[in-house]
Amino acid sequence: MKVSTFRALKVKSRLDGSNPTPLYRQLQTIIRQAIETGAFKVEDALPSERDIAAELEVSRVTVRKAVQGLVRDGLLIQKQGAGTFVASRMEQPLSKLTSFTEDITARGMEPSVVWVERATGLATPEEAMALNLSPGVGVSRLHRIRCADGKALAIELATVPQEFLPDPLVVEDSLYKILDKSGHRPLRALQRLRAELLKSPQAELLGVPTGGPTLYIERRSFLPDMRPVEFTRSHYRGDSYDFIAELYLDN
Ligand code: 16G
Repeated sequence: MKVSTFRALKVKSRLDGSNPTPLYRQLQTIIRQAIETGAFKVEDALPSERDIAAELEVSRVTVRKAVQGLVRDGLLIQKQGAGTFVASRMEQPLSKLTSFTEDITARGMEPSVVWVERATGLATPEEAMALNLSPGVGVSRLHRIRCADGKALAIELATVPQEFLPDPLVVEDSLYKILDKSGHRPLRALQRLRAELLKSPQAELLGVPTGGPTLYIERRSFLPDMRPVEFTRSHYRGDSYDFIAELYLDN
């Protein structure tokens, strides 16, 4: 796609600096509509950030923020060294890759964390396999109870290669916030879910009786260049959490 596509869609005149909605959000809406209506075609390459900024007479930061948000939502993908492309349908996530903090805040509740442990160590064989690391590589582990409005909902053990999180102590509330800051926020994830009965240490940490139902979830998440950035094993209280997946007919 050439920058003239932006001209044809009159993007510049549709951006309104006096509107309280930030320019990057306005730009996101326009790009989103262009993808939905097919004006931007699947697998089309976006012009460079500099060219878009010059065409629209906005800052490069505005363009970058707009693009990064759409990458996070799965509408655009960034390929290292090649540029930014309109994602094909297959690469669109079924649901959003959000963090616990974002999920709980979006429900109007207050997220909080009770730390069990934050430490570094050497990758176990299971972690090495999940994260595609050589055995014995350094990892940061975050073991915590995740709460909403003070009520324990889940226990999580997140393992992140030290390459992306050298010091686990910098994570105070949100892991994804810290990964975002260092440019390592995951773009896609694979999740495996199964029902289990709560065993003793997890049941005690969640404050529920041993043998109660739990949803066990493993998440492996990846950077845009496909390197695994996170392996998280969680036990959610079976009586307090619903996972909802949006499904599409494959045509
Ligand atoms: C969610 C993720 C977990 C991720 C965490 C980050 C599931 C099953 N798990 O709990 O993999 O590490 O969010 O949340 O959704 P944070 O940024 O609030 O720490």
